[in-house]
Amino acid sequence: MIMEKRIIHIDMDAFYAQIEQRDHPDYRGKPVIVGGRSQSRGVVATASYEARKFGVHSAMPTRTAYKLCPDGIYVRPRFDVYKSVSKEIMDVFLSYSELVEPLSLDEAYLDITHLVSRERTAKSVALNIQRDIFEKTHLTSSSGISYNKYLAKIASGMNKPKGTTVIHHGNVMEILKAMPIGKFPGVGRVTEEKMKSLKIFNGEDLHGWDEADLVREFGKRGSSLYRKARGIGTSELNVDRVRKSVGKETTFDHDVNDDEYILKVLEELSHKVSENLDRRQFAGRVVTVKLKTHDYKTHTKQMMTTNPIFKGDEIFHYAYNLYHEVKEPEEPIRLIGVTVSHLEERSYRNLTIYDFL
Ligand code: TTP
Ligand code: MG
Repeated sequence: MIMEKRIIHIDMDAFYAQIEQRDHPDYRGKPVIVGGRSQSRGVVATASYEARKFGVHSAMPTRTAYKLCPDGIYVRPRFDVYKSVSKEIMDVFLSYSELVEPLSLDEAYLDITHLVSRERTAKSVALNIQRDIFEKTHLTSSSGISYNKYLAKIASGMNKPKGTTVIHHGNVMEILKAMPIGKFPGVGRVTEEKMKSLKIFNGEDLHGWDEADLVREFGKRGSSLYRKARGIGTSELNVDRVRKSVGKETTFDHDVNDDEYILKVLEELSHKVSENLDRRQFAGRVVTVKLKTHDYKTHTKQMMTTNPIFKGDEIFHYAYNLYHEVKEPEEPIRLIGVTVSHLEERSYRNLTIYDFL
């Protein structure tokens, strides 16, 4: 049986504007517009939710925004700050899943299929991720959870800000049918106009069309739209940053040659690696011990385990033996590390619609 995936789409709320409000307490609760300040040429990058009430939105000429919201706080973007916040968010994502596909500075898809079980719903994982982001950055986000990417993205936009929304087999058609056609992913302004001229105003209208007719009108995209009207889409992430191993190492303040002490450190490191694996429900088949001698030479030794392992004591068991193989008795070392690689998901379970609820 092919198991259905669980995809989360996370998107920060009013990203640039929220960061400005975080860093300038006097901006909080007020309309903040981030963008080019030039009255003649600038455009709005984003606006706080307070400013959106005035009709201000991304990509609007700043001059129009001034007319709609003359008392707003207009600020220039600070891209370096936004980038560093983005990195913090990505670190949170990677602490949950190897499978992360960033879409822009403030949003990403995560495949969290492996984390979900009867006791742990995808929604609870999403809430934990949002909580971790808030603890780390003091910023709020919204999440969407579903069984493919485009539905997860639609879901994250449904209850912004601070939303957590699930699209499952039981509510998908109702949501899609009610959706204005311009909100469908992949429908830009031009397509939207053409749709309207064909009397396709929402998902329900789109659903009424044959695939062949959509292809005739919209070319290859017609097939994709046909599927999107039915909740069908890809759940494969384009992962450009797959972390294939988990390792921890320690550099000593001075060269050390005390086996008992080094092994104590190695044991601690093994448990830290285990915590990391446990958090993401991974297990690995290869343990590697690395050490650097006082003359900066690196030595490694690795071993295949009989079964995939993840427990601290098991990792240390292998690390202990590897250490004795690689360590020269007379050679002090300055660094010790342990890595578990050849990772795999710990267990699959068959999921049902109830895992979403
Ligand atoms: P979005 O996620 O589209 O918007 P947002 O985070 O500001 O608001 P929300 O998600 O709550 O609706 O974009 C993320 C950031 O990218 C946004 O804060 C600023 C920047 N951006 C632009 O610079 N120009 C644009 O046209 C858009 C859409 C975004
Ligand atoms: Mg956003």
